[in-house]
Amino acid sequence: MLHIRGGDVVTAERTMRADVLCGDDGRILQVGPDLETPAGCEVVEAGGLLVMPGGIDPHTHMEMPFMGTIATDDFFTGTAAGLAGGTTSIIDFVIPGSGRGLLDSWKEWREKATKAASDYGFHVAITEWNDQVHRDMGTLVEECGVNSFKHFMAYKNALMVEDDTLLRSMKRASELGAICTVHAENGDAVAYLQQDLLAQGRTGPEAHPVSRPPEVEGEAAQRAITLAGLLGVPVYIVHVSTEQAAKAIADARMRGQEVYGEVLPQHLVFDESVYETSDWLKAARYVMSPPFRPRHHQSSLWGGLMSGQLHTTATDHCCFCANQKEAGLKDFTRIPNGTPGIEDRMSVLWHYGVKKGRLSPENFVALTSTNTARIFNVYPRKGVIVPGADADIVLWDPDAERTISAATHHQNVDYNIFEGMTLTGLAQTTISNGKIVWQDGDLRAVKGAGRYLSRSALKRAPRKPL
Ligand code: DUC
Ligand code: ZN
Ligand code: ZN
Ligand code: ZN
Repeated sequence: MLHIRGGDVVTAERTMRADVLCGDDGRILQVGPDLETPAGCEVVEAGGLLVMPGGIDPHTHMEMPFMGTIATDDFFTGTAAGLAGGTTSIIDFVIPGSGRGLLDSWKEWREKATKAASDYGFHVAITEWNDQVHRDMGTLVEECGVNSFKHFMAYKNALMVEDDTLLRSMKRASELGAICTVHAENGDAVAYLQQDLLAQGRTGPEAHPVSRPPEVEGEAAQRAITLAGLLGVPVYIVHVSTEQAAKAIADARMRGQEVYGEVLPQHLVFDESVYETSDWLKAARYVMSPPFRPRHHQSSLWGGLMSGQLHTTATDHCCFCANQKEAGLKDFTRIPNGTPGIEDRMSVLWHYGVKKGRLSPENFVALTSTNTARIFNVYPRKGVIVPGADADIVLWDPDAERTISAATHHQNVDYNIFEGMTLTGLAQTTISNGKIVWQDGDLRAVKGAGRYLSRSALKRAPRKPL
């Protein structure tokens, strides 16, 4: 048993001085002021700290095969790094290989993830349409604890789906009580612009953002929302990085549509200037999709998070080391797309969100944990501190400073895109399933301690836009 004593418990709704008692079954037993310490119970002093639900990162890619290589953080190293940053659950992605069925792929990912140190669930990517996919979606929802599917509107000739597949999948998901998520970029436009740039001899990483301009994201986000509106089904847009996509989401919500938007801390703090360097590797590290944008887009992302029109923060955590990025030395379209971030998401959001006066601590909890738990139907098991919930808790020091560096991070990648950034606010202690797994810089992550998060269907009434 664990007695967290004297802290301020923060939920998405309110903050109150309270103790938290965690049981040996890994769940919260009691929350209230001045609780008695049961005999033999370990005590953690939380005076001056905020006691918050552990972070949930709804968008990671551990050991993902992608663009001819494999992301370097595996389910153990990646989730361990998450714990060091206060994140106690992830939702990763099953990406079916060509010709492999959804169920076999899901089983393969389950196997890979048995080494995870924190709890984990899966979205399953739909990359084609046929009767087997229709059936497998049913099995995944009804028997495998999957309640969300992913669609790439980009990555032509690889993961990209046409609108026809997207519509069929959205319809099927809604019959099943699952939700569709989309990577919104117009893949045909990206492929065209990439070829055009290469033909002009523009082969360096500075051409990457030019090949994926903001309009390409705005158009795809609007299209996904329009298609979902035709069917009256909910849709979740991952890594919203532009004013255009943020506005499309807000406008649809004003028409009564159920649309959600996710934001990455990377897009909140970096702009397109990261590509403007003659240091090839430095620029290549920031090659991810969608790319970093002209700075004014950040106001729309912050505005969306502050107003509640954008809902979650994630990282798209996808690590490629320098030697992997070098596959694109002569051709920017071959640089593996991805940036690391799971360890730093919460600190970046605290520093630039709460410390800078944009968000309240309650908003912070909503955006790092509660909203994700609600949208993907693991609330109130996750995302809140109440009796019966999983004892996934972070003791947050709101005033402590930390300078980010690859020399000290726990992610299995040879750089950190936030290198040298000094941030206020850090996870002093992280508790996963009732056990202390990170305290004052000491990481005690246990390989295989993470459990599969089975997420059940959430039937929503069809709702056409007004
Ligand atoms: N974008 C990335 O940068 N990496 C992984 C997949 C994606 O959509
Ligand atoms: Zn059907
Ligand atoms: Zn994506
Ligand atoms: Zn992704």
